[in-house]
Amino acid sequence: MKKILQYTKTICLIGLLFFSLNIYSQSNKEANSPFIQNIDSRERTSLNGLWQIIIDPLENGYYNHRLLPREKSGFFANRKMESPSDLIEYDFDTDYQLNVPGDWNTQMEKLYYYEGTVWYKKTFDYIQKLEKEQVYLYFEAVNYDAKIYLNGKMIGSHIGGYTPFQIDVSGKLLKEDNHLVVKVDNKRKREAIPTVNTDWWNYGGITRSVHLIHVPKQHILDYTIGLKKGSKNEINGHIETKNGVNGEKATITIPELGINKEVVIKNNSTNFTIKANPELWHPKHPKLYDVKICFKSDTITDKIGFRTIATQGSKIILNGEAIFLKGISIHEEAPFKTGRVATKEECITLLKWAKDLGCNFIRLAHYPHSESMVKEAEKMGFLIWSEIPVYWTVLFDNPVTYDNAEQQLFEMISRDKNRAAIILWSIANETPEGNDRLDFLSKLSKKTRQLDDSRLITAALDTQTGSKNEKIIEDKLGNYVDVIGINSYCGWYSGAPESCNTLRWKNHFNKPMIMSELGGGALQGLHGEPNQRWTEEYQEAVYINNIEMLRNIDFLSGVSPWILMDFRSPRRHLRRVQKDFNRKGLISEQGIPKKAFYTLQEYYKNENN
Ligand code: GCB
Repeated sequence: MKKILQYTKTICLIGLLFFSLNIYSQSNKEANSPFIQNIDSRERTSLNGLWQIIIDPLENGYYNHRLLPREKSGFFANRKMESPSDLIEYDFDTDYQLNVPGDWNTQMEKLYYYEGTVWYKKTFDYIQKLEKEQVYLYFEAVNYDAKIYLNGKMIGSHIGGYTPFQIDVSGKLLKEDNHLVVKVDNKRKREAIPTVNTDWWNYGGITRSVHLIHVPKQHILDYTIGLKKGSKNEINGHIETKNGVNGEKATITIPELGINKEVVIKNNSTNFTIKANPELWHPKHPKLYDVKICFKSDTITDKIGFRTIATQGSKIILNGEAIFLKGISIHEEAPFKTGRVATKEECITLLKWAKDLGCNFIRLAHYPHSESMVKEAEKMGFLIWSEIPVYWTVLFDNPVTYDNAEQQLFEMISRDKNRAAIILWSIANETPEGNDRLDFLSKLSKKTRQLDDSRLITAALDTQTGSKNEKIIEDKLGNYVDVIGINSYCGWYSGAPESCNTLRWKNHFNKPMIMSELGGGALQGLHGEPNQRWTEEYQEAVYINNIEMLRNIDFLSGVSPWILMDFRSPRRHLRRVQKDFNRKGLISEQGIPKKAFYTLQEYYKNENN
């Protein structure tokens, strides 16, 4: 008997291992394969709105009582009782519903701290929009681990909470009553990106929009258009088609530049260079050109800016001229109501506040923000730092972790590579020094250059050597980035605010440095002496003294203090002031500026450019 039990146990374990490997390979099967570019310009059916849900902390709809994946009887089957004696212990069609896009934590009180599985179900009819069309099911983001089932069959999976993914569902849709079920699991995992330890809320759910994208069978899948590296008058481009036939033609039109270029497709792809003399995109005049690409019956329009970006010693050079980046860090947290940003209007509110502050630059921390955020920021003239959540102590020696980071990097770059506003890809935030970390991040930096060599690479470092009065930047990661980000909390995590203005900085690298974080916490409306923590006056003193310090750093080429608005964090337990909020915002979550907002505004007003 003991032997049989042992045997069964081994079989179960092997089964489980096989299953996890299979899931892993499934999520990576699509690794680095291009996905549809610029969904705003495609024919779409929205699958947003209310979805039915089941909260499943034990993953009972996925595993049976032996912890083996259910083959047929999982919740994905969306079964209904057919006779009064049927035993079906779940039902999607109840009063449990959640809005998509949206996080679950702020929509349902009982899910506020929840980390685990929620099953989502949407029933929809399929209305064909084009003759002989191909249809993609496109998720802008699901946090974190998503398994997707259509009409009872698994059709795909994805790992990573902030980037888009698509599944080709052509030929799989019914005219009526399709049921789309998504198992969403936001459990934190040691090997994940980000890992278990972060300073932001792990908002779960289908946090961004879901669409059916309708395209003709022969369509434009992907494209990249921008100035050739180092040139102001040559536009480089690449188009990737689906189901193209060698010799077929595509055209690129930019009417304002008098461009109408025909290119020939070979093996579903083409590269081209066009002479042009565009007005360059700049924060002060964020010029975007209407660009049209046509291939067979498929037409895409985009608004594209042209600019050059480079470094020269410790300077960042935009369109041939040095620029100082007057920035602010932003979490994608909704103003007034908190929770994950779900609408374009919420993005615009945050961006307007950054404009009021006098910024020409934003750091979109600590994960890729929505496409709306990036596009709206580009229109408003912000230069952008965009990053993946390789944050703090991820498992640098784990190949699965590396692959996941690389996949998220690929998805971020693929989605946003046509945005002139983005000048910096950030590959990590405050990661602890060590050989494994250096191997991991140097490899990631190399990959970033392979994917896009037209932008600058950065990472936010917090490791500086030196003494109380002197900080030295010598972290070896500096060798692998173009711009060094430094997070430093003088006056908050170390020293009193007055100690900061005499602090001196040295850089072992002849590269630009951005002070990617600085700041301190204050409860909006709490006043007192400048040495009294949590008052607006204390935060103001932190800014006044840090600004003095910044003025003494001759290799400084930008600043993005921490942070625009107070944001939710489960690390912040001081209920008297924090109430689950990181209070380092210059603006409260209710949209009220604190004193330090005006201190930074004044500094930016007086800085040239
Ligand atoms: C940091 C982190 C940021 C935190 C911040 C803080 O250095 O990069 O994610 O929220 O400090 O407030 O402690």
